[in-house]
Amino acid sequence: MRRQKTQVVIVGAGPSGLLLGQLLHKQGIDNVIVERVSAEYVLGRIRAGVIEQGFSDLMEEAGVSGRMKAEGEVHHAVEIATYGDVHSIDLSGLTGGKVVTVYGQTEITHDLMDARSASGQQTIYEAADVQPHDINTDSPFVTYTVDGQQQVLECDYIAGCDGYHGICRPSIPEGVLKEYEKIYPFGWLGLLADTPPVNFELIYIKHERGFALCSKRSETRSRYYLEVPVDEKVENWSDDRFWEELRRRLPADAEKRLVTGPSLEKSIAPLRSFVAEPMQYGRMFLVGDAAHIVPPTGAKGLNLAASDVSTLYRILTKVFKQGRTDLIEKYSQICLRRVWHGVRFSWWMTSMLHSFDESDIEGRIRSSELSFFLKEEAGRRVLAQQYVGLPYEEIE
Ligand code: RFL
Ligand code: PHB
Repeated sequence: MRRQKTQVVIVGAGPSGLLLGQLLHKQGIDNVIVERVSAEYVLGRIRAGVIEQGFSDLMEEAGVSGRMKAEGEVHHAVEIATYGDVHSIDLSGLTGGKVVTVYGQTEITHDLMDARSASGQQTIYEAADVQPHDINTDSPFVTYTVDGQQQVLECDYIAGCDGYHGICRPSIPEGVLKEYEKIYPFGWLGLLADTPPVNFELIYIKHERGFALCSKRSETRSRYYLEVPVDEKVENWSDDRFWEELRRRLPADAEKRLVTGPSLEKSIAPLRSFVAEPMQYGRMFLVGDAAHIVPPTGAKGLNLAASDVSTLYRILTKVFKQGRTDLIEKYSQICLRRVWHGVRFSWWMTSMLHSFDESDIEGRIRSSELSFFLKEEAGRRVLAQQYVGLPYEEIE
């Protein structure tokens, strides 16, 4: 058995874990990342595409924003189409100049992996049986197995950046966490293709056949999503069927511009809202998807993960440099205030744009609410303010 000591063990090398590792490293705080799968596997997950200003500022602080600035697309507006009518939300005009950047999670992960290699900090990929221990004591540790050999990582703190299906949240004793969950009756079927996108801006589409989203990764790579029933199987969707269904849901102008092509990736994601409270127990912190999940309709999942990372890195910096251990128990409340706003906004966008029954009174009320938010400037302002992302809280 090999024993090793570090200041912070980070479980999970997704965007949360890698970004936290980089920010801590820049502060001279030693950390080791343990990841269950390979680096290639992590890079193969096609997920988020919309980055809030706060997140891009944090990437800059971490010294990893060069390629994002050069290759990411700055978006000043977003479009929402309801039954064929297209409404443009002027994000920067309504928020005093704030914007979002369209830059794929895969690219962010790539940039963070490069920075990690350059930093010389250790990342252990394909670590089996990762397990945190003694998290409620002054000497926590993490065990894992590589090549059949058990290894021990002793540390001061553990950051659970291991996503919704990770091991950190279930390692907290029963009765400590309160979990809130809502499962939606539909999923998103996503398709990535090397075809020019139908539109410069993203278009969120409410349609009688179901929601659709036109997104992109660049001027030559499109990312589209279709609402499908929650039990739908990706095998039932040939590329032709996907394009045909998308075509039917697109507003007329966009439909004329649609260019189809072979898919590079196709997958179905279920939609869920989930929050575990508190996000800290003893010397372990839950970060990003390990603590909360939102449906992708508001583009908030990765952005909430980034604000957790920002809070934790600032707290740990003060803990290690100024002995401010009083801040440890503040982590959860600071994060959760912003998380719940994101959960509410994502739920709201999902409820407004997906196929719930429109024929009963609640359906009619939802349609009226959406039309208010799209047609009135006050409504568009509230939407824009949340889409670009609420500010991060200062740590005093
Ligand atoms: P991740 O990315 O799930 O990474 C967790 C990592 O932990 C590893 N792991 C373990 N490692 C060691 N031991 C164990 N026992 C482990 N168990 C798990 C995993 O292998 C993995 O590498 O979580 P993280 O870092 O918190 O990042 C969260 C984001 O990935 C997620 O919130 C976003 O992708 C959500 N999301 C979006 N967010 C946005 O902000 N904007 C968007 O436009 C957006 N679009 C999306 C999305 C998510 C989607 N899907 C598929 C759920 C679109 C989609 C379709
Ligand atoms: C994406 O490009 O993958 C994307 C964009 C916006 C969302 C969700 C996903 O709301």
